[in-house]
Amino acid sequence: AKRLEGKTILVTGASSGIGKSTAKEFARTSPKNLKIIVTARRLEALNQLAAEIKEEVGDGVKVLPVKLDVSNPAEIKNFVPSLPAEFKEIDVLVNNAGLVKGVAQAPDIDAEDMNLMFNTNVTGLINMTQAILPIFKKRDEGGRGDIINIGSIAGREPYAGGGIYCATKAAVRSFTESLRKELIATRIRVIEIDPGQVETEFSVVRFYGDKSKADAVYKGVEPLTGDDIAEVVVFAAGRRENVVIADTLVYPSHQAGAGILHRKS
Ligand code: NDP
Ligand code: 8X3
Repeated sequence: AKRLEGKTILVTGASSGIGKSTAKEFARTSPKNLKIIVTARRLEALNQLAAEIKEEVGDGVKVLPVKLDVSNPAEIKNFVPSLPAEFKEIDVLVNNAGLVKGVAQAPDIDAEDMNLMFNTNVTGLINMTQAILPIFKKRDEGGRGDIINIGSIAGREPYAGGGIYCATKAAVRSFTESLRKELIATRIRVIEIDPGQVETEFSVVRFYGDKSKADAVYKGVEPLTGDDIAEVVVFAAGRRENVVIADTLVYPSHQAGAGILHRKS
């Protein structure tokens, strides 16, 4: 907790799931002196999150909700310049915003879904990184700060019906590794955390709001929760500066690959 004290954390996709849990876990871990910028498209949910954090830990954590669509380059460009001065010195960027749409296979993949996944999961993550890196690079020793990218088992093991989503997460993995190599002479830590199955709004979004299809994904299994991944994110950010938790794959007990799940019948 001491190592996080005084830091400014930025979490994208904080209105739900892993991102929401991550903001809360940072607040719990360092409740005395922390700033958290929470972003997503749904501002109302972010305001609610800010209220929940205040209720849980009090005023030691300052939360700034900002409406930000990472798939929109113009919004990202505007993001840092419009931050209040006290939130500008970002120390940790958690690139979490992301989504999957559908289970279509080629040649039936919807062009809009495809563009949305790439623009959010890949271009959005890269644009966020490019927006924040200059802040990190101004610091001594070539720069300091943490970039924590949420990848997926899907980026390591592509599966049928996930052609686009898996490709976006493979792209995240590739970009992350290039970045770590590019920043080797600095104190900027480049961290990837790849969750297996986590029960969030992920599947509801995948099935265009069809809750019963989403529930079927988790039937007979015990998925991870957003909090489980949040703990790993905060652990990585809280290590001694010279320790880089570069790459982590996190499964629930009964998972051993993308879609490789032992189901209780
Ligand atoms: P949720 O659907 O619960 O949360 C996704 C978050 O991303 C929401 O806060 C959503 O906010 C935000 N988001 C989506 N599109 C945009 C956008 N264009 N701009 C800004 N924010 C956006 O799912 P998860 O918590 O599960 O997903 C978080 C990350 O974890 C994703 O990158 C996902 O790929 C990854 N992941 C998830 C796994 C799982 O099994 N659930 C497994 C492995 C990885 P809003 O709609 O308000 O914009
Ligand atoms: C989510 C994991 O395997 O359901 O990133 O696509 S999977």
